[in-house]
Amino acid sequence: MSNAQWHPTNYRTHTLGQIQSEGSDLIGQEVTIAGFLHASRGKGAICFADLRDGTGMTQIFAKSDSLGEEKLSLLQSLNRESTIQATGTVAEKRPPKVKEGETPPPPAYEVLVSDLHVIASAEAPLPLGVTDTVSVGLDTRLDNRFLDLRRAHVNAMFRLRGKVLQYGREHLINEGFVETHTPKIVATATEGGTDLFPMQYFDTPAYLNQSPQLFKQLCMSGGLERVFEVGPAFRAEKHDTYRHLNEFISFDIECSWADDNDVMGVLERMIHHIWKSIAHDDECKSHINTINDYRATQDEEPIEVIVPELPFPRVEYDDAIRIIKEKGGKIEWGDDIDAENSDLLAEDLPQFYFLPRWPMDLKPFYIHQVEGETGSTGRQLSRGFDLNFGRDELTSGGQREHRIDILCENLKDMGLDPEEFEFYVAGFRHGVPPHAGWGLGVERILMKLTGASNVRETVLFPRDRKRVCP
Ligand code: AMO
Repeated sequence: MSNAQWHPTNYRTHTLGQIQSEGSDLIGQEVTIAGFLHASRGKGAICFADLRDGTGMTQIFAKSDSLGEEKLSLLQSLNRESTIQATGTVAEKRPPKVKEGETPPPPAYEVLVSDLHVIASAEAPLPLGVTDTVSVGLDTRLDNRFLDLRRAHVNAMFRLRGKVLQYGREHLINEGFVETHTPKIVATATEGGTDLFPMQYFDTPAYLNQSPQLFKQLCMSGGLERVFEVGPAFRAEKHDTYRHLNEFISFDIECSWADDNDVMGVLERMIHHIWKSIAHDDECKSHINTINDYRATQDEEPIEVIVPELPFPRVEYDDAIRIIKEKGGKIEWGDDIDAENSDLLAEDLPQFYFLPRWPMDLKPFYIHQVEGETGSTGRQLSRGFDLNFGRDELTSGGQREHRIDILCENLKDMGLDPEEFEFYVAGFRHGVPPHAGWGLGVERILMKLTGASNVRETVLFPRDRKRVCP
């Protein structure tokens, strides 16, 4: 369980996890605990009930002579998932009988209840089961996400999500990056042209930002040198797939005095650190076990955290096109690599791999070209790259164009008006370091870690084409 410091609160002296982990020191002590009523059994003068909180589970034992008839029958009649607060003394649970030769389980602790309060009773029936393993449709689950979240494997997913961000941040801070925030209400597109959510900003039209791109680059012009940001990005794309959201969390970096290769290094080191830390963290291991217990009930393969070796393979765009063609895929140099063709690449590259050196035409205006080098067709190559895991793209990034004249040409070539981007272009007018960076889709990486087959599984309240509530 967690090594977090749990301080007593107004509602409880101990968490249920503490009752189990510190139980031997608590025997005979009075404690106040609180949680959801997970299950209850027993009629007449006694009742056993399992309480669940965010840290674990503990059985409470109530008898009419210590709790009183009225409160006992209240407990016995209470619906599952109601929240209660109980006060009583800690005792060791009677150990279960084990067969000869079997190792007995570690001791467990229960609370012999002397007082009880119902905080909020649950209505019945529940819109979806919390304890059973019956498969429920994703829409029903998302409509009732607060209850879905009470299911152990779903809860474990979001705890792992927090850990991925924690270890990601930890790594970048250790490499000298500083956490920043850039505006989400903006006046211009970032990734060029369409796919923006418009909004009214007082008397001015504005948009929800697609990416911190332009602002993180301005931080380089401002001498912040190495920045990262974890924040929402909004895309008004009409995709309805297992991997697209209209609001996702973009984990971005920008780094001065660096090229595409340098920031690929930062990315692979960060992912390596995340995977390694998760593989060694007891709390994460217990979340992975919880997810695997559920997967077993659904006949799904268990997930395993395999720490990737460094460096990740690098397959240049030119080579990727050749490989896809050799495998019979329909693609021409200059085409984007769609899902079907990514499947062909993923046959030999099932895990993390970089796809560097994309054609300049396929990359946004801010990407730097490769000087003096062209692809097999003689067309201009860029310093833009993707990071894939098997068939799915997790990250795009690259070295940025820091030369103002070429940047303005690129904007015009892509049908954009440099004047509309004046706030950004101005950042290149008074000295700027060469710089590079990337944006990683947090939900996409979570899918890979947890084996989720749909990106919506990894978001508390996903926003997609059909869903804006809850
Ligand atoms: P890009 O648009 O490729 O690059 O986005 C970066 C990463 O964000 C994730 N992503 C998405 N995740 C879920 N739903 C979506 N609709 C969605 N769109 C993107 C993907 C993707 O790889 N400014 C550049 C980054 C940079 O160069 O620094 C950018 O936004 O995992």
